[in-house]
Amino acid sequence: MNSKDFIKLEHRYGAHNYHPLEVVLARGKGVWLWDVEGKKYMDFLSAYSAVNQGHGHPKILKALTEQAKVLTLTSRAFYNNVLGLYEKFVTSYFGYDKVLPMNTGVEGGETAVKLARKWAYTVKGIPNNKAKIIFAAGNFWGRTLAAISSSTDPECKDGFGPYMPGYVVIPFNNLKALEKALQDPNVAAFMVEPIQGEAGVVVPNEGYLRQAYEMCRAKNVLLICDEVQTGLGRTGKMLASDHEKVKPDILILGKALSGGVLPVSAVLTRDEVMLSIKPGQHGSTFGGNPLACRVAIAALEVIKEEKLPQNADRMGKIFRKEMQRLSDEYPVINKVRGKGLLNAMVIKPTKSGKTAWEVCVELKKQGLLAKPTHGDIIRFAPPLVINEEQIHWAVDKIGKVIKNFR
Ligand code: IF1
Repeated sequence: MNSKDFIKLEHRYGAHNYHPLEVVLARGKGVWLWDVEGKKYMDFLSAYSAVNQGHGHPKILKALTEQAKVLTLTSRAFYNNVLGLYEKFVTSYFGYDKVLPMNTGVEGGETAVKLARKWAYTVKGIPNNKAKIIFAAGNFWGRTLAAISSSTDPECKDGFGPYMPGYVVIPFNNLKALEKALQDPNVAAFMVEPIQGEAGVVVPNEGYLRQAYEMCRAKNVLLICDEVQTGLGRTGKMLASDHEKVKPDILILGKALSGGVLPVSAVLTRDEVMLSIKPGQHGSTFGGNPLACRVAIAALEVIKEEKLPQNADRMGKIFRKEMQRLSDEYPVINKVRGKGLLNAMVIKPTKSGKTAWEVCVELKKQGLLAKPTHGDIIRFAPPLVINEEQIHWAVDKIGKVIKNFR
């Protein structure tokens, strides 16, 4: 079977909820991917930052295969001999009292919202069913009804109503709007991505998160940071909130917490918040399973051992400098922005009407895989194990493609 056959199969038997680039991947190693015809590509998406440690990382695969042979799942009806070790490891790694393990990123978000509501009723003293959660416009935290209810993107949201009540949406990167929203005494939490991913890698002003944190604290409102995409080295620090020396009241992690091997997410917070949820009030069949716990420990160890945040910082600076050079030369590049290895290029509408999608199709032909968003933005997010030579290789390919777009 060739690429065309596999694409046909997906089209025929799968739901049509995606429009992928026409490449059928069969193998990955480090920053590289190969399609079924054997053509090699550099991965500049990293499965939306889930593969920060690179494809097929030997240490993570060793943890996966060794634990898989012994015990994979017990459910939380019983104890297992890995969960506690992982809980101790991950809480000391990030400096929190407790962790609640889940699977996907969106479940992490749901867990955070549920924790904030329970805390609001049982600790803060908000009247029952009155708690409000503030979100920023342009947010993205997954596909469940609770998540899309906070969305401002019609594509994600329209036609799935009715929506979750108790949400307030304010503009992103706008402290005045936050101050106003915080006047309401029934606000339990403000949930925000330190850099908005899906919105197109939108980096707020310096000081935004710090100020937001202080303002929330003054009102006894929890700051929930969705670091599912920005966390775990991606932006050049272990957490994006580290850039502003902010320690979120509730931290949500996912994606690279397993190095892209299986869905593993986590919600970290202090006792006062975490212990507001009692036995039977929240959970999941797979959350905290021994396989996921072993993989997450290995994935987190790799981030520190290989100094991935430091490498992301250094490679990101080189990448943006080189991209700025391209941008000066080719006016079709409107803007290059980002932090660490979470970057985006915004392109101007071309005379020929070419779009970010077509740029990505051309990049694919050059052997570089990236994904467009919102018609005019291309996200660049390679695995954090990328080296300088590979960065220059990628910029060279981007330059070759961009010079044909006017
Ligand atoms: C899809 C984008 C990325 C996330 C943040 C939670 C989640 C995500 C900040 C939920 C998920 C994904 C999911 C993927 C596309 C994608 C995405 F294109 F929408 F914008 F990464 F940037 N918080 N992001 O970015 O995590 O439940 O999926 O594990 O196709 O939905 P999940």
